[in-house]
Amino acid sequence: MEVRCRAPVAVMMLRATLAVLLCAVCARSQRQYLNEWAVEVPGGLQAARTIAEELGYELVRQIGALENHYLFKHHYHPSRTKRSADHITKRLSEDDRVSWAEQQYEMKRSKRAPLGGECKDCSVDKLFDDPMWNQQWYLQDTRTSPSLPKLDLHVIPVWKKGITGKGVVITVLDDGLEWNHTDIYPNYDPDASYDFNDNDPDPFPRYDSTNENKHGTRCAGEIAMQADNKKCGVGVAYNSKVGGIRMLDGIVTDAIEASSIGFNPDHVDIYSASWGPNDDGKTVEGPGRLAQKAFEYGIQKGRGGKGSIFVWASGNGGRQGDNCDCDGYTDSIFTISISSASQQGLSPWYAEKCSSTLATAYSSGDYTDQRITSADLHNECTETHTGTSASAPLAAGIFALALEQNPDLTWRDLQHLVVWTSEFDPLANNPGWKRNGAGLMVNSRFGFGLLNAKALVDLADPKVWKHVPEKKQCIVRDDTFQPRPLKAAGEISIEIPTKACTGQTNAIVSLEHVQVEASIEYTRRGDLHITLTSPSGTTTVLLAERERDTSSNGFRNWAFMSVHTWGENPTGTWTLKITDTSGRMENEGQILSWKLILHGTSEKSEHMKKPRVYTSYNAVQNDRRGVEHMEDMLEEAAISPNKPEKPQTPAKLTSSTPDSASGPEEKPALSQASSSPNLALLHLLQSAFNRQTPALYPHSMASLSRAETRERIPKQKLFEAMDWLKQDTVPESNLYNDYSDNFYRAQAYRHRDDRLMQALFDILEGEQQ
Ligand SMILES: *[C@@H]1O[C@H](CO)[C@@H](O)[C@H](O)[C@H]1NC(C)=O
Ligand SMILES: [Ca+2]
Ligand SMILES: [Ca+2]
Repeated sequence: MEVRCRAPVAVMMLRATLAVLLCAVCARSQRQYLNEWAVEVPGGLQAARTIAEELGYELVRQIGALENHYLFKHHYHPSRTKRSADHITKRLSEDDRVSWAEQQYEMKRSKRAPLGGECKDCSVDKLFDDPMWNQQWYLQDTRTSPSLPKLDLHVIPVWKKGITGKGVVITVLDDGLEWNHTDIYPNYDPDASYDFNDNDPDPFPRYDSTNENKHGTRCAGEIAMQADNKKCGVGVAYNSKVGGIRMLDGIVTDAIEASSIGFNPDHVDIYSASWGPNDDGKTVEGPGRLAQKAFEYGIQKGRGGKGSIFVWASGNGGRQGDNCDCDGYTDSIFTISISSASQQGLSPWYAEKCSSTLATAYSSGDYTDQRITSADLHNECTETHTGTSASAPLAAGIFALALEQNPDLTWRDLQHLVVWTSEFDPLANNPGWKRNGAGLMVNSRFGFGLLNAKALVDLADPKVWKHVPEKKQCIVRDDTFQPRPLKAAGEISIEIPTKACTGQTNAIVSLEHVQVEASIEYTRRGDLHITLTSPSGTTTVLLAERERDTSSNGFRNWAFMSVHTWGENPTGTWTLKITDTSGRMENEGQILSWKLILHGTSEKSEHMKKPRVYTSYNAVQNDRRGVEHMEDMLEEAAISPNKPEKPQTPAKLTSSTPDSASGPEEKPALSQASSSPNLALLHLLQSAFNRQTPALYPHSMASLSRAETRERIPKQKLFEAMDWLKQDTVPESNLYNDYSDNFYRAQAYRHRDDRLMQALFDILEGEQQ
């Protein structure tokens, strides 16, 4: 009776269950099951061997660092099937010696994801069920008002084509990878992974109380977080394979760098690196001999000869007055060097300028700007990933999409695609843009502009894309050159006429990279300013002054690299100019030697035969111009040392962090381990702030506790205080410099998750990590 009464309900439930089942079946049918099983055997290796032998498997290996977990390969089962072999799994898991077993499968989710199906027209925020998807502002248009700049890397249209990174392998060279993170594990690739700090195949990061080694996991998550799994967010290439090379958690050597850069180059397609020489504003350093060879090997032999893709973060030394021209990794022609733009479409405070930056991706900006979402240590998620090290993995993910669209792209094809499709328009409100002789917009803060995933992937389509012609190199030198002296307030100008090897097999008519290899002696390196002007009239700053670089070591055969004359015809007269306008009259030195190295092609690439047409990046272009004036003012204030007060920032308009002005109800204090250097910086900032508003805050800092201190600085004022501190006319700037030096010295040669910046954000948020 009761049963009957419930019959209609039961039928409905049955229907619902059926629908769910059907849906599950159709979803599962997209899977590619492998002849591999993960098996947990409490009895250990010996027991696992016995079982494997008895049941007809090969014991492949232990699974990473997981004790008693083994990978079994079935001898007779086909290597790929559409159906899971449940009977085989059952037999394994019912064996008394086995506590758990699961058949492995390749994750191919693109067709199942709502993108292709019913959800095509539903709003973007419903695309995925991942809880942090809505915070991924750089992947979707989250504007609350069309008058705000459109923010996104145009990735969704690529996903809608079904391109999600399938078949592409990326590895993150960093401090390890928490590969069993549930938002990463399905995409984890052990063959793209290694631990060069401990010399074993497992890149699992070393845990400590401050979670220092979270960086690699965060970078990998940006690329390959799984989509639609109700966990964290969505990776840019959420069906790509990702690995980790653990190489920053220990002493870094040339051998370790070379091993990492050259790891499994036939398997790994893209290497993403967010580290480099210290961003302290006074280091000049590049790859050692082995690392250089590893780059060359990867370029020549990697990806079956198509060339490994090396993606590099351009550096976080902006506030230290650093310049990525002095960083031989970003400066290499083999790396795609990526800079950052903030949510406001501005160059953020940590960004470095240089002529080798190829393009830009979003990252953190001022305090009110949103940051980057990713996976985090301990199977957690973060929405506070920052700095240029957050931009490089976004770029790596976009390049993975391009490689899925066209696996035949060479390393140079990809660089050309980036140059040709990156967008000037969304960053147009920044100073420093120029149009080069080939009609390309370029800027030393951003390279050729913001990456546009859709434009890049569309142009990479094998139906459209023709490989760029063979690479040529033409070296221009003057064998009669005699060293020329340089003094303060002086200028060296060297005219370099060239036919660019016309009439030879290495004739160049269309430029790619240009290098000036020079040896220069000077008493104060940071006062040198070097420019190169091309025959088409494009002037590029090869080296800008670095206030903190007092070294007398000069440059020895340093290859300054520029991409700013990309596409120009190099025939004609180049001008190399070296000046010192510091006013330090004791400065002197000389240029000992130079050569101009032209890289390019003997004929124009197919895609460059028609000029690049720049279109507006978004439909609300005109509305956006409304904020132009304000942003200009902002930028002026940021670069003018005599104006400590910034005008109100446009971020206020978005009021994206309504609770940012929170008062006394602050979060728990920082962990003991990180508090004291933070406290030092905080005191410094407080005193800078007091200097600006002495009437309001007359207290002596020394007597205040940290909690009291934090309450006293309005958060949005911290950046103004930092700007004020940075001026060399204020006495506290030395303290600030010493303080930041300490950061860099303590962690020399580390990733570009600038510890100083992170400390600052920690202070601001009272983050407990
Ligand atoms: C990942 O592995 C570590 C170390 O073996 C372990 O502590 C952690 O619980 C694992 N995480 C997950 C999600 O399984
Ligand atoms: Ca996810
Ligand atoms: Ca730097």
